[in-house]
Order: sequence, then C-alpha cells, then structure tokens
Amino acid sequence: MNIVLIGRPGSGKGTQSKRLEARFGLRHLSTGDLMRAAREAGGSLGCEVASFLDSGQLVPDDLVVALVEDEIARESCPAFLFDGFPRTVNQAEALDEMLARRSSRIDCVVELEIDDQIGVERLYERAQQEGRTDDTPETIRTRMGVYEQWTSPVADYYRAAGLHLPVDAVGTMDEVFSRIEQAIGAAAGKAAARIE
Ligand code: B4P
Repeated sequence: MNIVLIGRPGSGKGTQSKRLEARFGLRHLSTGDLMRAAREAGGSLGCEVASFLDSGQLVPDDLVVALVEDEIARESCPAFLFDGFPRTVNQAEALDEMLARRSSRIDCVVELEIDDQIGVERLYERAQQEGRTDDTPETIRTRMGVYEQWTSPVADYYRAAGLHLPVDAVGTMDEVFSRIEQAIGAAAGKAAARIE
C-alpha cells in the first residue's frame, strides 16, 4: 500500500507519519526531511535549497522530483508513505509516472484538515521548542499562502481520482491517529470488496 499524507503546515504530517510508518510497515519518505538534509549537506545544492526553505517557498519541482526518484530507486521496500509530497499537481503527475514505472500506484491520500489559525499556533509553539529556521511568523504566513495556491489543487487532483480521504486533524495526536487508521481501514475494505 502506498499512502500520501498532505496537509497545511502544522497539520501534523511529520507527527502522524511516524505512527503510520510503524502501524502499516511503510517506508516513510518526507520531502521536508530530504530538503533539510540537502541543506545540511551544503554545497551548491544545499545553498539553493536553503533559500527556498528559509523563505517558506516550495523548492522547484524538478529538484524535489529528482531527489524523491533517487530515494525510491534506492529502496527495496515495496510500500511508501509520502509525507508532504506531492505539493504541486506537477509533482503528483511525476509521482504517478515514477510509480507506474515500478508497476505500482498510490492507494490512498490522507489530507489532514485544520484551519490556518490552529496551524499557526502549533508552529509558533514548535518555534519556541525547536527553533526551526522556517517557523518564523513571516515564513509561516508565506507557507500558509503557498499551501492554498499550490497544494490545495493537489487535493482536488486526488479527489477526482477517488483516492482522497479527508481527516479532521484537530484533537490530540492519538485521536487524529485513530481517525486516520479508520479512514485507511475503510478505504482498504472498499478496495477489497471491489476486487471480490
Ligand atoms: P515540511 O517539513 O513538510 O513542513 P511542515 O509543513 O511544517 O510539516 P511538518 O511535518 O514539519 O509539521 P507537522 O505538521 O507534523 O516542509 C518544510 C519545507 O520544505 C516547505 O515549506 C518547503 O519549502 C519544503 N518542501 C517540503 N516538501 C516539498 C515538496 N514536495 N515540494 C517543494 N518543497 C517542499 O507538525 C507541526 C507541529 O504541530 C509540531 O510541533 C507538532 O508537534 C505539532 N502537532 C502535530 N499534531 C498535533 C496535534 N494533534 N495537537 C497539537 N499539536 C500537534
């Protein structure tokens, strides 16, 4: 099973991914983590990535897609949890193509739904605890706008494909996880019924 997890900044993607990885035996692939690792590695790629991360803008599609493709090629695990990827419709189309080349596909797309205000509050709190360079008030505002402009259409893309599972992401981390489990379980049940 390949699962995509999308949601506004602060919706809990990274938080819930760790639990989903363990629960469903998936290989967790976070493009946010990949970008931060590229920045840490430095060099010209690191500098280029840093400028996008620190301004809250999306890293260009071709760069993100190439890094994801490298990761997938390196893995023997047949099932992935894509965390924060795709973030644009171009990326979604590229992901479909790269999985089709492996005779695979996306099985479901969980969107963690929160409003901007809750996301902003969570990120302010994280800023105090972790001091992430893209959790400044100005950058958080930019990231919310970027989500609206570029990533909301990704939800529409998967809605049209019948793969979109909206999940209320307001509540404790355990409550949200249990809703995700239920949504995935129901989707898997429907898919199994179609095959029978
Ligand atoms: P990400 O690392 O994906 O950043 P994020 O949207 O903030 O999500 P994250 O997973 O970190 O936080 P979460 O919501 O879990 O991306 C960072 C940047 O990388 C992007 O801005 C972009 O520049 C670049 N990038 C990444 N992918 C890209 C792509 N595909 N294309 C182009 N560019 C890309 O959690 C936030 C906080 O909320 C945490 O502190 C957590 O503890 C808290 N929280 C979670 N659940 C909670 C709950 N239920 N209740 C209370 N608090 C909760």
